[in-house]
Amino acid sequence: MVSARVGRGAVLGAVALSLLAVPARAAPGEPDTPTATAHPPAALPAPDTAGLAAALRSAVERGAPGALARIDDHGRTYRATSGVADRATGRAISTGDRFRVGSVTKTFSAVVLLQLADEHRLALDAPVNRYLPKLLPDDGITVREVLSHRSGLYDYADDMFADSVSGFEAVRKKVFGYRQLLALSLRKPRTNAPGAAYSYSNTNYVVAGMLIEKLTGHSLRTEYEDRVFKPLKLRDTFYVHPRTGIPGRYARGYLTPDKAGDPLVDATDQTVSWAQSAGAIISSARDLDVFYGALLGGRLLSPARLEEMERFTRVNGTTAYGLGLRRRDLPCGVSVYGHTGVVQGYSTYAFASKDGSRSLTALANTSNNASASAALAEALDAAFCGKGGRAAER
Ligand code: REY
Repeated sequence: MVSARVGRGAVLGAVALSLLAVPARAAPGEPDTPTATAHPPAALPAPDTAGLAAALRSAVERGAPGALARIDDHGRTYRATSGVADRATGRAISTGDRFRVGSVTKTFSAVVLLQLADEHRLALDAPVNRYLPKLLPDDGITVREVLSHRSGLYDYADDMFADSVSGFEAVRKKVFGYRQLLALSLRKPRTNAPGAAYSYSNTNYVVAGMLIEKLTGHSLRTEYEDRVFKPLKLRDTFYVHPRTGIPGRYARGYLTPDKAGDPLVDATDQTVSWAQSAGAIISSARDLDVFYGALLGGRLLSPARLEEMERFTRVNGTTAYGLGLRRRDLPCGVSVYGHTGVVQGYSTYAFASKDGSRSLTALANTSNNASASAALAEALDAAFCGKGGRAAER
């Protein structure tokens, strides 16, 4: 095991030229199959451990109290940390700390639904309203469109958090029903006709949670546990909604206020009820590495369902979205598969190579800080591009 433990240090040089290296792509929202544009898997270069440590240090320099990363690569583990888990006690952050994963939850929800599709209990091209009569205002919206963010259902979170701190405090301890969240979305016009465009929306994964509970007759928590957490032995992974705490040892999370200079808000204790099946899972770097390794390695879904999960819609020059799965095309020419997640206090990147043999999870215990998040994203280059990837970027 190689371990790189770092303290606060020099700011990493900005890596801003990556877009230049990306060839022309389909327009946003256009189908973009992996065979058409994703980079083929090749032997990956060794992870750049110094680059990994530098990315975390940079996130801390830019305002994150702490940052951690863990790479799992063919049974070998690389770990790095910078900064603190708790600003009050000064405890150093650890790669074993649990945290809130935000929308990484969406991959778990999609896996449960795709398993139900594998069991012939759900048809991806059926209207949502077949399973939840009259739920949506348009019978044309299919399950596949919901899972790929092409339903046109407006994201209620956009309004909820227009002001980051007051928006958060208004919902921190609140318990929502799925239908309440959906009603918030349906007050607004839809963003596009069903299937016509990609438009990321938490509302889609609220619908996913409703489908899981309706089709199985069980709680979302039971389905996550029985289908994913227990089979993969994810002992740091929990769905405790609507409880407000994180079990065991965890990093506290700090929300960055919109007004520069205002103090960070300790956002650790919250129901995350505004997100639920779209964003309320708690996990650790090890568990997310195991999860994406297993998913991409074909251990959670049939090959046919995994292939459907990996049918991508172009989002922008460097990312594409499948079914609860993002693809990021790194500047060195490697594509990685996983999800990002942001809930108040926590920003996560969790991605794996095409075959799942190398996974990276990186976390900063702050949110609403684009610059710290961009620094954290550099951990991906370090993990999958090696030293050559970084040099090629400059
Ligand atoms: C919600 C706002 C972000 C977070 C979101 N997260 O949709 C889902 C995801 C679960 O994709 C909040 N931002 C922050 C603001 C912006 O308040 N005004 O950064 O903590 O992970």
